[in-house]
Amino acid sequence: MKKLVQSWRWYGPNDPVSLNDIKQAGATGVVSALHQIPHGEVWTKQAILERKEMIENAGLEWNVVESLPVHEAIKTRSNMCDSYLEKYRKSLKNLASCGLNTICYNFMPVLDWTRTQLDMKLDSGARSLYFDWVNLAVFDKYVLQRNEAQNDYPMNIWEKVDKRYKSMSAKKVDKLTEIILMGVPTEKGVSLSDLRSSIDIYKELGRDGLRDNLSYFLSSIASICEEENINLTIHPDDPPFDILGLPRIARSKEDLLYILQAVDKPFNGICFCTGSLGAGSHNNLAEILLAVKERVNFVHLRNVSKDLMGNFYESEHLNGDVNMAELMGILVDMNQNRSNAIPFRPDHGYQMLDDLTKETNPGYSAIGRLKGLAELRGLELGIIYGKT
Ligand code: DNO
Repeated sequence: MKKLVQSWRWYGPNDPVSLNDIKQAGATGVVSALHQIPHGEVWTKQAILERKEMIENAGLEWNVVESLPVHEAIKTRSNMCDSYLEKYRKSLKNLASCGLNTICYNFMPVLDWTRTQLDMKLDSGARSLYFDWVNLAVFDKYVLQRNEAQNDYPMNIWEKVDKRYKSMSAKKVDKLTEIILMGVPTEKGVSLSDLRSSIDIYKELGRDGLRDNLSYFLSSIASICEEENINLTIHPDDPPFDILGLPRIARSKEDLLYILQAVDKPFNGICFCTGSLGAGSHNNLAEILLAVKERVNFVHLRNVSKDLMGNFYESEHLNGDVNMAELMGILVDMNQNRSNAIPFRPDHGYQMLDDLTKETNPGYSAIGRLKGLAELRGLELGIIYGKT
C-alpha cells in the first residue's frame, strides 16, 4: 500500500536543525519557505531555485511550500490589494515553474498561531507550548486595553484574570506580550500599535467581510493555479476561535466547507492540521476529515490536551484529545486513491533531551519532532499491516 510522504519543516539555512538532521530523522520531504523575503514581495525564481538546490544537495526534496504569506492588504482588501495579488500570482507562477505545486497559506488576521507560553514544563522535564485563556485575557485587558475585551470572555473569568495580573511581575507581563505578538520565529513579530489598528480594521470588516476577501483572493488566483497545476492549502486557524476581537474564518467543519464551496475548484484545498482544529471542543476531527478529504493535500499531525476551560497544551503525538489512530486510518485510505502520495509533517514536538539546552525555534526543536515522526510512521505502518 502507498505510504504518506514523511516531511519536516525547515526554516532555511538559519534553522538550528540541519538538513542532515532531517535526513537522520527519516523524513524525505522538506517543507520550507523563503522567510527572508518580506510578506507580499515576489519570490523570484532565482531565490526559489537556490533554496531548492540546497535541499536537493542534501538528498531531500522540497515538496511543500509553507507558507507563501498572504499580505494584510489582501486580507483586508485595502488600497494595495490588487498590486499584492499581482505579486502573489507572480510568486505562484515562479514556484510552479520550479516544480513546487503544493502551497500552504493562512487567512488569520494579523497574528498567525497564538500561544501564551512556549516552555511549559511537563512532569517528565520536557517542555511544550501552552495556551491559557486567563493569560490571553490578561494581555487583552491590561496590555492591549481593548474596551470590548469585557464581552469576549465568559463573565466568570475576570476574577481570575485580575488575580493573575496582580501576581505577575512586569517582566512576566512583557514576556507574555512578546509571546502573543510573536509570529513565525524567523520573521518579525507584530507591534502593539499595529495590532490595535488592525483590530479596528477587522472590527469594521467582520467575519462576512473577511470571508468575502478570502473568496476574492481565491478567485483572483484561480486561473494561475489551474494553469500551473497548483494545490493551494489553507491552514486552519490556530487556535480555532476569534481572539482579541479578530474574526477567524477557518475554525470548523462549516468554515472549511464554506471555503471549499466559495471557489469550488480542485486547486482550492486544505492543510488538515489536527492540532489547530483539535484545540476546539466544537470540532470532531474524523468527521471534518471525512467531509473535506477530497481537497486535503497536506497534513499537520499534532496532538493537544484541553482542560475544562478550553486551555490546552501540545501533548505527545499519539497521546491527547486527538484520536491519531482513527485519523491515520482515514488518511491511509485516502492516500490509496491519490496519484501523488499526501505529504504530512509532525507539527511541533516537545523540547526534550539535549534540545533542552539548545537555542531552538518554539515547537520546532529536533528531538521532539523526531519522536513524533517515528511514532506516526510506526502508526501508519501498523495500520497498513493490519489492512493487508
Ligand atoms: C505553526 C504553523 C503555522 C503555519 C501557518 C501556515 O507552527 O503551523 O505557522 O505554518 O499558519 O500558513
